Amino acid sequence: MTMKPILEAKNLLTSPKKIFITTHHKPDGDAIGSMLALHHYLQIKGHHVYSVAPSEVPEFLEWLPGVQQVINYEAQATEAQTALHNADIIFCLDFNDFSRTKLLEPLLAAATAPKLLIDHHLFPKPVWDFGTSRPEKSSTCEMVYDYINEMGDNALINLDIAKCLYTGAMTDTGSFRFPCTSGDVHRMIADLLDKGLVQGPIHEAVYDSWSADRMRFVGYSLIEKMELFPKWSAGIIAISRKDLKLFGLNTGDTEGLVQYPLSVRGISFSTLITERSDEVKLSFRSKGDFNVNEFARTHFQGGGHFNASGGKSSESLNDTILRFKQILSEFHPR
Ligand SMILES: [Mn+2]
Repeated sequence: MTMKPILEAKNLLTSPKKIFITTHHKPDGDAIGSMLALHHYLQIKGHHVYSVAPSEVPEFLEWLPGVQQVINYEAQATEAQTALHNADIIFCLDFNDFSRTKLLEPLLAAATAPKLLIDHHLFPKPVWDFGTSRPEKSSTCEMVYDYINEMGDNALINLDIAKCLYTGAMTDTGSFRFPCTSGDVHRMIADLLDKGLVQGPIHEAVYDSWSADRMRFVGYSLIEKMELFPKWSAGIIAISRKDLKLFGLNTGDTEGLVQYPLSVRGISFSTLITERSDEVKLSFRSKGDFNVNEFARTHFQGGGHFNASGGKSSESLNDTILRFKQILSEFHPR
């Protein structure tokens, strides 16, 4: 199926519709931010909107305007299924392969309503009727902003929408420092600020709201779990379920941990390996020209962006670490 430009779906939206929006499993700031921004916008346009997250909204996003309306598929499957079954239109945000929604995958594949994609990951699967896929964009939030503008509705962007858009752009750009932080991103932020957005409280809500245990866990991880390989410009942190239990944390609390090795001089490739209940997950980050999207695709059944990607392994944590180090000895930044 060739995906038609998303603006060609404009006529589907001329009368009030039932709209189902979803995003990826283990949603991050961009996933929930873009979903809620679009949710608010479509509601203002008179549609009935149902936003479904494949798994729960992480605690650091629980303050987002409208977040109480998000249906968590893992907890409210029937409600989500009904919304999907009744939907006239399906929006998929911040992912481009149904498998990224885990339990929702078969339902999305079987759904007959027109499917629309807004996403910035590489290589979308050819399963959407309409959409926009732009890997060069900083975030899906930036793309939702563009979409609202292209629909001629910039004036409808209120403070709720602005807060959601800012949150996703901020988190996906590492607070506006990753190479994807284009002039367009700053022009969007300028527009949001002109509309009255106050950014300080958003940074505080997202970044300065850790539990004391989580902060201590970072210290523990850096001392006990981080290994650096200067000759390969690489660093890894491997976290077992036991480590998380020790601090009374859940998997969401490892968010951001993968960035730390990159703060060491000479390290330009960082990997976080975490043991989940069903599989071992890997997160990859790089600085400069080491392509972690390709690395994840080639070795760990994953993908993502050039400098940020993820993968998985069905081996044990220890076997995964051993295999990773073996691969690392051949494939590394220098
Ligand atoms: Mn994103």
